[in-house]
Amino acid sequence: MSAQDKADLVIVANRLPVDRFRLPDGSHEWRRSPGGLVTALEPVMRSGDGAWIGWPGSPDDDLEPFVEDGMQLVPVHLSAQEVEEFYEGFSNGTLWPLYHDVVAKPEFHREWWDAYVTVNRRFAERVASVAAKGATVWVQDYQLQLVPQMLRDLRSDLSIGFYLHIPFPPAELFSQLPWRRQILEGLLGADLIGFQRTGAAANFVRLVRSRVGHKTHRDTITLPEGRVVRAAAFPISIDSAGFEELARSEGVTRRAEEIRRALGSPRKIFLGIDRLDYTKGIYARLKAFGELIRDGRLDVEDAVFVQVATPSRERVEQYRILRDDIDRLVGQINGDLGRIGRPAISYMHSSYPREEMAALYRAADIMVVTPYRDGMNLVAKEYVACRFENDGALVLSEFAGAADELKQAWLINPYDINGIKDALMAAFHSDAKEQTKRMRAMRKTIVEHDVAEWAASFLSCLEEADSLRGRA
Ligand code: GDG
Repeated sequence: MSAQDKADLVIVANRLPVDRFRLPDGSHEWRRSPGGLVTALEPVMRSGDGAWIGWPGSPDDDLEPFVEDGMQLVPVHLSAQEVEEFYEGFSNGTLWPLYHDVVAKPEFHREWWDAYVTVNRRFAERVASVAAKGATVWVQDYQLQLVPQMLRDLRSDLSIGFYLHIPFPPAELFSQLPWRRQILEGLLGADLIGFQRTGAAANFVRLVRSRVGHKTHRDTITLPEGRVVRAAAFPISIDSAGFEELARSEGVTRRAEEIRRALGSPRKIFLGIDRLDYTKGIYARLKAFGELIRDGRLDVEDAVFVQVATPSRERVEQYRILRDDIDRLVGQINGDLGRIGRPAISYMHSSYPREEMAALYRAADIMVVTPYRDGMNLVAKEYVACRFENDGALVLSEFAGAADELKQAWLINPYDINGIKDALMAAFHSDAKEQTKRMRAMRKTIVEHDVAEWAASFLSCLEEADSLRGRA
């Protein structure tokens, strides 16, 4: 395949699935960025003439399309100001908090919106120039919600799918957005719109009915020109077998034992792994854990909380504030309650290779996932995938999409600190039989529904929608 070939399947995402590394001699090389989406889509992309369109990750790079690892990659250029206004601004300062239950206050700035429109148009134009006649285009996530309609205006021959990885809010919250109608109309350019949860799809259909006035029936919307759009749930998943294989490997097994020893075995290990994001409920869970020690229900000799917080969106103010808040809380809890060689919380603000993540999952007795709102939460699924011995306990927020499937977890309401404390204790005291019963059921779910199945079911639904369109 050459970088000039037209593609039959085009993936459009904010980021390309590769990172650009600068070598000591000043030249650059591309490295695959780890991520479920690439793993899921790679086989489909290789089997046909696939292309992936996205931003390479640093501003002002103006790069030509290139082929990497058998995939055609098409960079979209963003200026430093666009990174600020489109990416950090409208995507992460407006849409992200608005779509996550207004956990933080969304900011509405007209210049941010203008940049969002400009960048979405650039993406749409890039797709239009790369897609073969009648190609399938799959647009990903909240940064690109205007692309479907912009693309349809340019290329009515394409079959267009859209997938939202984050929640879609109820009408009462979405309606705050000054550009609510433009976003709904942007999305309606797609033939199929996928969401994580059925509730999100229902929120969208209801908004389209009330705000745009289109006819709807269950999960279908009929536009005035007769075109039909379907909005449905396709809960995303992980490469379950891949994670299990990694977890079983000798290196990871050895590293998990090492971690347990370093933490003072046989203490029970509580674990949290998140991007450092205010939606993830990191503060609430650490506070709950600290109180359990203060109350004497847990002792630092018996339990430790390992929290990995991966640096994220560090130029956005809300994220800086959160980082300071967590730093202070961890310092306070460890200062008040830790003993020599026995901190209550072992806190790492950094990111790790996949192997280390798998070793942490294997080392942990209790995985704690407490977002205030989360599209899915893959960390919860990864933990389950790594527990091939059917042990370990998952404490999971009912406000994560994953709670729809992982019903056997210890479910909590992250706003209820006493509830979190009780669930942490219940998980801490649960016996092997109880853990096995729950873990076995959850493992069955994620083995049956992995990310390959997710991609296949979305794409086959899109194909179905397309053949209906062809007949209309
Ligand atoms: C969005 C939605 C939805 C984290 N730290 C490291 C690392 N990770 C990996 C995890 C996991 C992924 O990042 C995080 O995924 P989540 O689903 O937990 O959360 P978001 O980043 O907010 O993702 C979410 C998802 O999209 C997919 O649709 O589930 O709801 O918000 O895979 O393992 N990976 C490595 N080192 C780290 O330090 N290697």
